[in-house]
Amino acid sequence: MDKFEFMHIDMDAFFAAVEEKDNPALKGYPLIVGGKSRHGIVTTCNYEARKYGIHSAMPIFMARKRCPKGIFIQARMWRYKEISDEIMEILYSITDMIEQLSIDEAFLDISEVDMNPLDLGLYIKGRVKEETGLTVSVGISYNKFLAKLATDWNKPDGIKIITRDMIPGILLPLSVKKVYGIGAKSSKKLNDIGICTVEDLMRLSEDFLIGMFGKAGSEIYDRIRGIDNRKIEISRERKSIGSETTFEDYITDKAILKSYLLEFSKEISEILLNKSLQGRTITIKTKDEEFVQHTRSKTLIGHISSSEDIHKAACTLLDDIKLDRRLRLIGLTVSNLTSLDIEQLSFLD
Ligand code: TTP
Ligand code: MG
Repeated sequence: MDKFEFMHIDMDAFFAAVEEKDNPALKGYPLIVGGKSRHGIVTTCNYEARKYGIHSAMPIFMARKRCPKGIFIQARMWRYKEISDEIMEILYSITDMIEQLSIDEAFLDISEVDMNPLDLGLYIKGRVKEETGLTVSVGISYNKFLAKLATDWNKPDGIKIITRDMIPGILLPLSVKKVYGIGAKSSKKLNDIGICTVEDLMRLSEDFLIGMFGKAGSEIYDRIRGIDNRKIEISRERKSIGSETTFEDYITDKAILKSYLLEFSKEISEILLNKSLQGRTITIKTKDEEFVQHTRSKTLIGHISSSEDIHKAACTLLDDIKLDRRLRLIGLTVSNLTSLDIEQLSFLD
């Protein structure tokens, strides 16, 4: 049995999807996001625009020619970063074993996550949709290369597992430019000598590939045979620890909300103590029946880690909120984390 240890996620038409989220009137039309720094170049476009043959890195004037009725807008990087952080937070609430590859893409090592991979993929898709309104594609397999390939398989809004017995069916007909490590230039070179698919590529010896690609040649040789031993390279230490609940019934009673906050405080405190961490910023998040999300934060003078201290700070924040609408979700996060040791050292200093 294969162990599906690797998950890869990639947001669909990310910048364009964020623009549609912020301005739903744009939905359904070809939408092209132009770069700010790389003026005159398409950064990305939605799937409607792709039907006209428009793609990233194409000059804007060419995109206009292909689709004169398209809507052209400028990138707002700060906003994409904001949504990207929200998505990464969802992933970090599941595991710390995350390698963020770009603003909209990450690998997860899911070997320690106690959920079957397909259910986990669906769960992540559901949470991303619910919390950001956007769709993400998910790929699952027993190595990085295949997990990433799986994500691309049925974009947008896809989910796919690649098992070992699917390898010949999936890999052999694949065009060489889809193989990680083979760029546009190399794939042209290969095409020129009649090598178009992975099946063609498999006829070449490892030495030949090393001659052509240098050290990467032997990686390519392995990859197309379904072999990839790379591990996840963890991108960052965890920045926050949190917990949240979506209610079955809507709630407005602050006493009940505080009892949820107490449960969260206990969970968070346990994790903090286990990892020898303490935090200084407390944030509560609420989502009301109209799906409007609010967060309220407070940064304390000293670090805390006990459930009592966390609960006390969270309740103060809740007391400051006027609840006009019923709530469907409450969450609590502790951030601004430092290790207990560092704090003690500086104290002794
Ligand atoms: P991608 O994930 O490559 O593209 P995408 O999310 O727009 O579409 P897909 O559904 O195919 O995944 O890149 C993510 C974002 O990065 C994209 O929305 C815009 C930005 N980007 C650039 O700035 N320059 C580029 O050359 C590419 C390819 C993307
Ligand atoms: Mg993407």
